[in-house]
Amino acid sequence: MRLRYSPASPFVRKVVVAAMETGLDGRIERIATDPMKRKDRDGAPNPLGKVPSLETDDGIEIYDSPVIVEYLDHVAGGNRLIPASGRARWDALRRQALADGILENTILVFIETLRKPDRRSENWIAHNRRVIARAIDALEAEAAGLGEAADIGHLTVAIALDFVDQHFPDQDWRATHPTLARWFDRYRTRLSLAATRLEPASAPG
Ligand SMILES: N[C@@H](CCC(=O)N[C@@H](CS)C(=O)NCC(=O)O)C(=O)O
Repeated sequence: MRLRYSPASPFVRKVVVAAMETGLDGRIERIATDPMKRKDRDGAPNPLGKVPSLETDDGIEIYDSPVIVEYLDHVAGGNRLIPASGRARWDALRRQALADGILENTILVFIETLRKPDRRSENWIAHNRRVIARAIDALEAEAAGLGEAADIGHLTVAIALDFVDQHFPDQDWRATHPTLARWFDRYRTRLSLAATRLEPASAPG
């Protein structure tokens, strides 16, 4: 398998973490890709030009990250990252979606802050930061039910909280979300997460 890879992308990180958790990481070749550079976007197998994108051993191109995660889960025999059925399945997929939303809104804020101050929309930044804050509130409300499972919900939530810490060091969410903070500070020591910390980026690629 071949993964279009950027060390600054939290969505790529999710795929690498998923590969490590399923023991598939060693079967995945990484193709360094900067999705913000035209030379890497032009002719990219994902017409959207985004990373991650995974080419399977059968030559099928798969994107985006939730679809790649589903593929890896399938290759690993199923029921590893995505519980096969019941409440656990829907919680894992919903939490992945919620955490992906935190990532997407964080990237929107980051891109906006790259603009010159006179071209920047403070309203847009505030809107996206409110979305992120609501998502973190929702996670605090269910944090007592988070455990040690290595499903895609737990893993993506940890990746999203790391990304918030990286991009908003001023946002002291731990003070107001103590149950989530306790869970996160324990869970983020998992090997797959500790081994994949993101490199700071000038752009979120
Ligand atoms: N929904 C996508 C999001 C992927 C994404 O936004 N990737 C960013 C890097 S973090 C990217 O390639 N950005 C380039 C672009 O948006 O043109 C996924 O889950 O894979």
